[in-house]
Amino acid sequence: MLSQLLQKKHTKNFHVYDLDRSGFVEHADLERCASNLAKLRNWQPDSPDFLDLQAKFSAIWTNFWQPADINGDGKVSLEEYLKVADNSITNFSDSTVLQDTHTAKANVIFDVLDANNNGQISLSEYKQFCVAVGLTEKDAETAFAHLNHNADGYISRDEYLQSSKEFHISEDFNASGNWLYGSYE
Ligand SMILES: [Ca+2]
Ligand SMILES: [Ca+2]
Ligand SMILES: [Ca+2]
Repeated sequence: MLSQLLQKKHTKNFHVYDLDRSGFVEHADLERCASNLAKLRNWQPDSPDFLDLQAKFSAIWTNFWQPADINGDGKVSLEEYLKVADNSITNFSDSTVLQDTHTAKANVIFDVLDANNNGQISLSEYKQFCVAVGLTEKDAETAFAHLNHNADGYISRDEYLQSSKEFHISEDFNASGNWLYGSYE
């Protein structure tokens, strides 16, 4: 059983990626996320940057969401997602496969966030992502303040990987990664 804290965080994660608020995470949600971000960045639909972003979001669906579609109906329900999350968290510390999968997912999301590809996430890059998924700039500011551990003005890849892992598996109410989306309530 997921603890209340982990259940809240994973429910938040699910709703963030259910962009059209249909109650299911589907490939179309990830496509919408890519096109929202591209619009905010003024990337044209057939530009190399847009195609690369679209490919990354397709990979996020195929590698990290589709495996949670237990009944194979092409969409992931909250119930399916929480079941898979519970199983992953229970086995996380003993499974290098689960650890590697999480790291791969966090890395590709970092790459998506890092619009100018300089290896660091700025506040404006974080805001773009949050707005693209339907969160607010205020959520982004709250998250950024917690994730930017050394307060140098950027989220480094290491900071992001650590925060993402805390968000997904930590039972600690004080873990800064709990604030990945500003609030998990
Ligand atoms: Ca949806
Ligand atoms: Ca399903
Ligand atoms: Ca950057």
